[in-house]
Amino acid sequence: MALELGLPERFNASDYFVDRNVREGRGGKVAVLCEDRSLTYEQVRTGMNRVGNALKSLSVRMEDRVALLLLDTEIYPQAFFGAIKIGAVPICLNTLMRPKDYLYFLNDSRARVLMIDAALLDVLEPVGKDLRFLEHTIVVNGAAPEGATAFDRFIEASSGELDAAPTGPDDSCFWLYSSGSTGAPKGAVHLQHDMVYCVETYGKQVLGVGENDICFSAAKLFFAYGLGNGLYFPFGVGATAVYMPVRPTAASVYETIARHRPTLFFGVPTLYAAMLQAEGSLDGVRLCVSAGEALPADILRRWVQRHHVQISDGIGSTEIAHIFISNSAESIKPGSSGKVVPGYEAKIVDENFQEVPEGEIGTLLIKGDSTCSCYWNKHEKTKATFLGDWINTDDKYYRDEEGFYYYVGRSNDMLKVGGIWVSPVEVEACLIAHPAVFECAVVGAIDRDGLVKPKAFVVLNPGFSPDASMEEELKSYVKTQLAHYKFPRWIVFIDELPKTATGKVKRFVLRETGQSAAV
Ligand code: 3UK
Repeated sequence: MALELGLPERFNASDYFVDRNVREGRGGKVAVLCEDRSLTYEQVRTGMNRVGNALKSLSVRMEDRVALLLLDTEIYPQAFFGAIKIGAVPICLNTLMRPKDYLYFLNDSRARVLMIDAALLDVLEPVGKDLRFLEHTIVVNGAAPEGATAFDRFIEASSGELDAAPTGPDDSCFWLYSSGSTGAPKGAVHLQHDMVYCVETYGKQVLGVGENDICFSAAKLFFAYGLGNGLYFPFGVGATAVYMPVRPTAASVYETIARHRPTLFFGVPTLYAAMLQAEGSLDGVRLCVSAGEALPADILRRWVQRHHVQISDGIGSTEIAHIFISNSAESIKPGSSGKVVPGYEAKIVDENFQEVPEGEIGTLLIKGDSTCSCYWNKHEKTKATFLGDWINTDDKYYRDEEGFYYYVGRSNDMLKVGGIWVSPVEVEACLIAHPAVFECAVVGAIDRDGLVKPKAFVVLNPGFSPDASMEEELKSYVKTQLAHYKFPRWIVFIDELPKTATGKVKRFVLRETGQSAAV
């Protein structure tokens, strides 16, 4: 059933997630641990206010967008809530993308200000001259190049006191971009009340997150998943968040766990598989969470056997902000996504939107008040996805007699790789641009951990040989053109692609061949 939040008419999320902690006596409590640094709630509040005042001094107004291209450090909550406090709208950008992706995000959103980590400046440089709306670049954690301002200078003259803008629960609050199989990524416009809804439902009722928790998310803050895990769940209850700016490898994650001793750990299936191959312990962790793609039952079994801590798998989406169907510490069915989270409703329907009987596969629709209001400037896609109270997840599911939901695939060709979307169409378009490639098709194949990775079937042009060096060359080529995680892990050279009479590639034939990595 829906949950009444009872928020006041005038409401700003920065007050709920930051100021309230100070007001309720947690000002001296550690809000963020990052490497050897720590920040109290009072320090986050002051930092947030200074960012807000500094943005105002650039004449940033309510509804203006502020793009954040930041690594996970203690600056993140200050930048995010600083923008929200003045009614501006932060956009959390994925830090793993390529220059042309940033060109799109910044022009599509018309962000006037970009806050960027110094370590990421290089990836923006090639497109700097094509940015049509960006006016100010603030560089965090390092020196600013010409034309940009260093973060310390930016906030230097700003006061640490600031009143929140007169927003309400239904004002825009933040955006996250989500990619689809074709067409450009879509900006999901989230409202001021959405994060509160997630805290009150999944956060409190499934995770049981409380003041004494220490939350560590290996999934970064720019993912909807990481943003809840590492920012608004801990801040929503006055707990502590652990941030790790480096890439999440088994080694860096085990090391961070040993150093900061989190009680809740959040990862994706690929990471759990890698952590099973490495040395390390989980002392202090009371529950692990997995999302982004289905957690294979075998990974869960091996994890519990070794670490004696459960992994609670749950499905969430960028559009719904966080997890809406989930297992929990008390109730886990391996291989299932769990039960509907209190506060959400689920319906499995056929192509006419009629509910299918229990046990039958259909499309999953979800109702719940953390769903974004629309896709920015994408009217047709908005209408196709948001159906009144319900949202179409485009996921295929069935439900068993105990109310557990089982993921069986997508209704489109999109792949989840390491918890992140990969469009086979985008990888194909990249490969086809290589001079050796005549035709190609990309599908998902299962690796030895039971996880999906992209696999390419390639027909070469005459004069090119289908050997190991060509395979390497094509893989490296994709890595230089697209975000690294999108490259095909296997390449199979074939004489021709299987096609229908009308010339469409028969993906299901390739998928069948593609199920095993051994092909
Ligand atoms: C798939 C899963 C099976 C599913 C996300 C937790 O992944 C998140 O958001 P995205 O927008 O992708 C959403 C889609 O990913 N998926 C996610 N989790 C699972 N499939 N089992 C799972 N446990 O196709 C879904 O529609 O990137 C995850 C919290 C917030 C999120 N945004």
